[in-house]
Order: sequence, then structure tokens, then C-alpha cells
Amino acid sequence: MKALITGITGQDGAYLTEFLLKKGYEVHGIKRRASLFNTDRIDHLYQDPHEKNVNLTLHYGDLSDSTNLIRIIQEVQPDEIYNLGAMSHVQVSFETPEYTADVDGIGTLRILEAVRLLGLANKTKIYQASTSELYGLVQEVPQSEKTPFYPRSPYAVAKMYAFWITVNYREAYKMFACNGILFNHESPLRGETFVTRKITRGVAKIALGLQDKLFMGNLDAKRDWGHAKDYVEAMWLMLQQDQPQDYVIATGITNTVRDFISMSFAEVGIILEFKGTGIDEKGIVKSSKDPLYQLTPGQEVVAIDPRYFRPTEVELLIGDPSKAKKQLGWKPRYDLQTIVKEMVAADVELFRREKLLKDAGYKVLNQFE
Ligand code: NDP
Ligand code: GDR
Repeated sequence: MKALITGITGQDGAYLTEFLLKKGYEVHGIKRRASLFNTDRIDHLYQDPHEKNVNLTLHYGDLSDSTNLIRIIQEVQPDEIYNLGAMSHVQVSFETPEYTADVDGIGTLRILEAVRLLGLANKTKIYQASTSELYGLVQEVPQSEKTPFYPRSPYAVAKMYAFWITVNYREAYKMFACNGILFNHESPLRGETFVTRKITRGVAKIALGLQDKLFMGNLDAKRDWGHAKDYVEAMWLMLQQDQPQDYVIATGITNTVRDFISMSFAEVGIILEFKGTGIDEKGIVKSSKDPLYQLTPGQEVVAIDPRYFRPTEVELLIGDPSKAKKQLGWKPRYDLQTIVKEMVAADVELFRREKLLKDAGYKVLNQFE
């Protein structure tokens, strides 16, 4: 089996590649040209193209370039396409709305149309990375495949176009195309500016004395957080069914950003209390019990910076994954406590190395005198 993954260099792309290689797939991925290496997350899976039996191949490309997509799909003739590529940051989409619409919305159309034009409609199955952001302003909880959409950002509106164009190509051309409506999923590979990773990196740096404080936005937002490893399996399962359908993938449990912060600090033995409200809310150290990561009680480690507030916010996400459980036989293996533990441990390890180098007098590389 041959799979083509857009967004292979992202969090989900990396886990999905590993998952598909283990299943014996030949995996092709589209990566963007960048001025610095951008394949960190998949470097451990990379194979020298000069070797025999290479089963991971990267192609330069971009979702804004139809001719490039058509050529790659024609060359690869994939059995499955996973369209994970996207400008995936909700807050950034308010600053780059047109680009986001082009890549996240029209980019999906470009993939579908390429498959149709190349006469692959009966061969190539397509997974579209849809999102719980479609639910936006709360219409009902928990959110299921039947819940009406109310997108609240340029990102979500672009993904809503992508959702419906996928449904339309499925109905119009009988293509095997599915939307996975995935709720937030995290891991140590999560991009550094998404809230969970920002927190676990901040906690590690604060615990190691490399940073004083975390500046956060809306602490009341509630998210249904799962693990990316569980969620890429669901993507694959959707394409192994007899009929193409759309599925909600979620844990069914929701927590606030504040909860995530407290759980992360607790991993390094620091118990926080929150004082004040609104932009004056602060996270203060109540006690610190790990001898390795001693902070002074009363120290302020979390503060609010209104720069991180969004023009329109999604306040509450909680998914109902019953359909996926019943029809795909899918269920999440990780709970939030385990996710937090894994992410904090990975970031502590990362910054312990940085601290060692700093303490030994090494400078940061690439810094000009
Ligand atoms: P990431 O932001 O980690 O990865 C996005 C990927 O898309 C990267 O490989 C990125 O390349 C690539 N990309 C960005 N712009 C383009 C472009 N113009 N052309 C081609 N590729 C591009 O996202 P995740 O892995 O977390 O998410 C995967 C998909 O799932 C995304 O579509 C996201 O919107 C969606 N999603 C994610 C959820 C989550 O909680 N993680 C939940 C629901 C949906 P580069 O590395 O060069 O930046
Ligand atoms: P989200 O994820 O917008 O849900 O989109 P993100 O982690 O960015 O935000 C979650 C919630 O946390 C609040 N928040 C902050 N967010 C960030 N990034 N930084 C902060 O400092 C901060 N403080 C509070 C946000 O306001 C928000 O309510 C993610 C992406 O992966 C999308 O691509 C995907 O579609 C959805 O999840 C499901």
C-alpha cells in the first residue's frame, strides 16, 4: 500500500508516518522548502534515497500549488492520501486569513480535484484533517457528528469549506473521502506555540531556573485533549471501512487551560494556587516539594497577557466519540494525566540539556558576535 501525506513534517504527520511504516506501507510525504531544516520530527524515520528498498520518500511541494500537487499524485499513484497540511494555528489565522483560506480551504479542493482529474477517483482514498474548531460557538454538548457548526476564526471557516468540499466530492464523484473531526490532540511533538506545549515548555524552564514566568491568554477555555498517537490510528481506521464517512474523534472529557497548567506544575512537585480574576489573575507557588525543582512559595509563575486573547474565542469543546467507538472499534488509550506526564518529562529532558550546556559556558549556536 502507498500513502501520500501532506503535512508530514507536523505533529500528526510524524506519528502517522511511523504508524504506516510499521504497517508495511510505502510512505510519501510533501514537505515545504524552508531556509532551515524542517524535518526534525521525522528525521529518525528518514532513509537515504541511495539505499535499496526505501519506503519513505519526501517531495517538495505546497498546498497552494496545484500543478505541484497534480505532478506528485500522478507520480506516486497513492492508495491513500492523508491531507494533514495546514496553517493550523487558530490565533495566527486572524493575522493571515487569506493565506489560511487558500491553504486550509482551497488546498483541500486542489487535492480532491487532482485525484479526480488524474482518474484516481476509484482508487485513491482521502482523509481530510477536519477539526472540532468547526463547532466554535457552543450549540450543544457533547459535540457529535450531528451538532451544527458555528466556526469562530478564519482557520475554522477555511476548515469548514474543506469539510463540505470533501463531502461534496464524495457525493458527486463517489470518491472515498472522509472527514475526521478531531478534537485537540497533543504530544511531546506538539508545536511550541499551542497552549499545552507552551505550558509544558514553560514549566520545564521555570523549574530549571531558565525562565521566571509564563504569560498566558484565556485560562477559562475548556478543551477535550487526547494524544496524537491515538488519533492517527483513527485516521487510518476511517480509510479501512467499507463506506466513507465522517467521524468525531475525542476523549469525551474536558478540562480548562488552568487545569492543564496546575497538572503540569504538579509533575515537577510544584503546587499552584490561582489568585485574582480576569487580566489580574495570577498563578502563585503554594508549595514546592521536589528537592530538584525548588521554587519559593509566593513566587508568581503565571500571569495574563491580553495579547493572547483571541478576537472570537471557542470556550468549550467536549466531543462525543460514540460513533467512532462503535463503527471503528477505536478508543483512546491515553488519559490527560499520562499526556501531561509525558510532555513535561520530555521538556524537562530537553531543557536540562540546554541548562547543562549553558552552565558549562557554551553559547547558543548560530548567534553572531
Ligand atoms: P502542525 O501545525 O504540527 O503541522 C502542519 C503541517 O502542515 C506541517 O507539516 C506544515 O509544514 C504543513 N503545512 C503548512 N502549510 C503548508 C502549505 N502551504 N503546504 C503544505 N504543507 C503545509 O499540525 P498538526 O500535525 O497538529 O495537525 C495536522 C492537521 O490536523 C492540520 O490540518 C490541523 O489543522 C488538523 N487538526 C489538528 C488538531 C490538533 O489538535 N493537532 C485537531 C484537529 C485538526 P511545516 O512543518 O513546513 O510548517
Ligand atoms: P486551539 O489550540 O485553538 O484549540 O486549536 P491552542 O492550543 O492554540 O489553544 C487552546 C485554548 O487555549 C487558550 N489559550 C492559549 N492558547 C495559546 N496558543 N497560547 C496561549 O498563551 C493561550 N492561553 C490560553 C486559547 O485561547 C484556546 O482557547 C488547536 C489546533 O491544533 C487546531 O489546528 C485544531 O484544529 C484544534 O486544536 C482542534
